[in-house]
Amino acid sequence: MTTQRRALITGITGQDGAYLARFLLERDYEVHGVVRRSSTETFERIVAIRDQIQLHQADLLDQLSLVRVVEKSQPHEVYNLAAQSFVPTSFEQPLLTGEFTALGVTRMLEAVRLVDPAIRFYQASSSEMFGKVQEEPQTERTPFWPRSPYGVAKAYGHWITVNYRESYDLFACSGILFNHESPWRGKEFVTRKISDAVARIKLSRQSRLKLGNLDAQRDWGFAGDYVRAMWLMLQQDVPDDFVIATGVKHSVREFCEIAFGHAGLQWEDHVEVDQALIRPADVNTLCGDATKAKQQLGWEPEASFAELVRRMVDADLERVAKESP
Ligand code: NAP
Ligand code: F7E
Repeated sequence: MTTQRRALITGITGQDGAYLARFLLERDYEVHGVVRRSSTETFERIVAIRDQIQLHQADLLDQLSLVRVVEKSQPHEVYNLAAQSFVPTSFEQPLLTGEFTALGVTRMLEAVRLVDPAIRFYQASSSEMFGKVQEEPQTERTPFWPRSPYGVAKAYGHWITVNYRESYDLFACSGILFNHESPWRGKEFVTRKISDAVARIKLSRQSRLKLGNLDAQRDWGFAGDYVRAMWLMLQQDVPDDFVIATGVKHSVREFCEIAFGHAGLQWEDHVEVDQALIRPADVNTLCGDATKAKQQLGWEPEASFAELVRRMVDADLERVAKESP
């Protein structure tokens, strides 16, 4: 008889946590999630699976709370997805970002090491670590040059994961994920900000959309494809680090063209550039090479860029139409 696998997800209320929880439930996992105390619950993305998962209160800032949650849930796999993940906020709150996004990783690794070093650990690293890119496309061997306190914090999280693997023989993997989006993306990120605005403009709830750097290029994939890669990393014989990307980049302007076009609108009629949205230092271009993931994990993205944009616009059109004007 095989024992049911147990997984603990930090950041289960976020975009990736919500997709990963569903992915693991479909594979018959017992799913536990870390949530932080708040005066209003932020469970919209997991409300439909609330009865199938077990939630525990803990915080990346509180070491003991993390130790307790690992003790209580006894996971075989820990997915550390929690972070302060919005780049502009990292310029406004660099110290807090360092506490959550950098030191939070060490706290989770310490909790795993103390409670059960056999637990397999996934760290949500980011293409933001490449920042001012040193080569194109970026691979696992491309040097990091982060361009924001968020990127710097993620570089720390990446290296501490590698260090715990090498120092304590933990099964710890770092997934260097390029931007991945979905209808569950937070509305402050550029893709969802655009898809939400397209729906609101189409349905006459809004007329203008203010954006920052329209020339920025990203390698955008679909979040549902990317959580599969996280899981695959923890099913291997040896722990390792992998770039997860589509290998194709597009500009914010191109995203606007497809998103507005899908709703029968001209993006130039509605979009204006607001200098206040330009970052102190931006990452101008990112494009990943996921050859290693394809060869070793058998991972490939399924959704295309245009499909992703259309899916996001359609979901927002449906949602906004249901809201009272
Ligand atoms: P997200 O939607 O912003 O979710 C972040 C999650 O972290 C939320 O569940 C949030 O909880 C939780 N959290 C924040 N601070 C916490 C704290 N102090 N203690 C406990 N939980 C805390 O992010 P995402 O897009 O799903 O991304 C998941 C992870 O992948 C993040 O680490 C992100 O930096 C990284 N990443 C994302 C991408 C991407 O393109 N999406 C690419 C590369 C890496 P609340 O609901 O309470 O706020
Ligand atoms: O910006 C430009 C902006 O905020 C993308 C996070 O998940 O992916 C995400 O970080 C680009 C930037 O994502 C607006 O300047 C223009 O160049 O959607 P974003 P991000 O900064 O790439 C990485 C991989 C992560 O790890 C992060 O956690 O779009 N842009 N105009 C704008 N961006 C925003 N947010 N809003 C604008 O109005």
